[in-house]
Amino acid sequence: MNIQELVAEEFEKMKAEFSSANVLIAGKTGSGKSTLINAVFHGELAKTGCGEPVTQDITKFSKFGMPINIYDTKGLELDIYQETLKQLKNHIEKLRQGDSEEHIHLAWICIAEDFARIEEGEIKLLDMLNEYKIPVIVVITKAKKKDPELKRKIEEIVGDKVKNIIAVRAIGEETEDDDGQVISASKPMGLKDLIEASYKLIPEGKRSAFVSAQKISLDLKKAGVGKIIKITAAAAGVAATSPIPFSDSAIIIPIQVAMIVKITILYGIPLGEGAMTALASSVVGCTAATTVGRSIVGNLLKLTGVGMLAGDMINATVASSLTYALGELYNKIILELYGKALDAGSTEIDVDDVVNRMQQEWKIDKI
Ligand SMILES: Nc1nc2c(ncn2[C@@H]2O[C@H](COP(=O)(O)OP(=O)(O)OP(=O)(O)O)[C@@H](O)[C@H]2O)c(=O)[nH]1
Ligand SMILES: [Mg+2]
Repeated sequence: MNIQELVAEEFEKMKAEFSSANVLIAGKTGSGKSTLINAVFHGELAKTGCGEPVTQDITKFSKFGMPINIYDTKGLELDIYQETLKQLKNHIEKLRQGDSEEHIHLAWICIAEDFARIEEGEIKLLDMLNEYKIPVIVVITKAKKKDPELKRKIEEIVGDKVKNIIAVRAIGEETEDDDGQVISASKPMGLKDLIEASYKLIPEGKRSAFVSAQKISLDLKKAGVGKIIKITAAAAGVAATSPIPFSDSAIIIPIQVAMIVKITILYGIPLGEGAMTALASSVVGCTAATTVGRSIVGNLLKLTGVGMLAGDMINATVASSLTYALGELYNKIILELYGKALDAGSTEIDVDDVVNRMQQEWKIDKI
């Protein structure tokens, strides 16, 4: 199997492993549902606007590399809420006819802070979601404060029907005086709390998908990646002890390639198969600086069909620490570059930058 096939296989595996989480977002027109989706998930997914209702019916957002489906729904208007509810109910029913992959795993009901109350339509919606045992978080949108009065009111009325009530400001705001001078500015708020509370409510098997898709909580991503590195390092150790007729490194390469692919996907970095192949082979190739690494690279070359070197036998501890060090360094570099990209409003990173950094920073004395 060559590297390209390895990466393709890993993509397939990840798709299965990252089984999709489905999140439904509902609330009145203009409550900020689409804005919230854009703030939380990678990319400008949903159209937003003010005045006329923007989102019509139920819009499903999903794209390759984003293993989550978001259902943005038409605003719940007071006079026609029964009709909208019926539509939602039909949709939930339809999804339930498929297997559990298709079901809605979590719902966010958005109520803008300045609406100042929860209304019948929203309570009926809550009842309906409870009937289907879909966990609900009420999101107080466009929140001015972290702990607004509305939170207490909602708690009093429907506290037993919701898992959490979280105040969120999806986009920052500036207040100007009469001369157009900015007199105060507020930053987004509460998004991380919303993600972390949501994470806990999603079935365990769907959590990786959720972590990958959201761009708010780097902590959740870091924790997930930490686990991947530990598990992979252990697997590399086990692989090195297995009595195999050819070089151990040939067994360890696919394990390391898989680790790099997994980490990249968990961070939610949008790379296609081609770029991922280039990245994974260069990154794993960095280990060439060690004796063990050289044999790994020898086999890597074999896999890519470029050349062939005799493989050495690798002992379990070395295989495991080498893999661990590789994962940790990759994670460190990705975190830095991804963090910078996020600050600049993007999720994309330059593969060449990653590879250069890996080559510069991979040290022989790592193991
Ligand atoms: N200042 C501020 N404005 C917000 C916030 N969230 C949403 N908005 C604004 O509120 C308006 C409506 O937001 P949308 O996200 O389009 O609302 P929606 O719930 O999707 O509306 P429909 O699709 O019509 O049902 C837009 O102008 C947003 O920019 C927020 O946290 N702070
Ligand atoms: Mg909308």
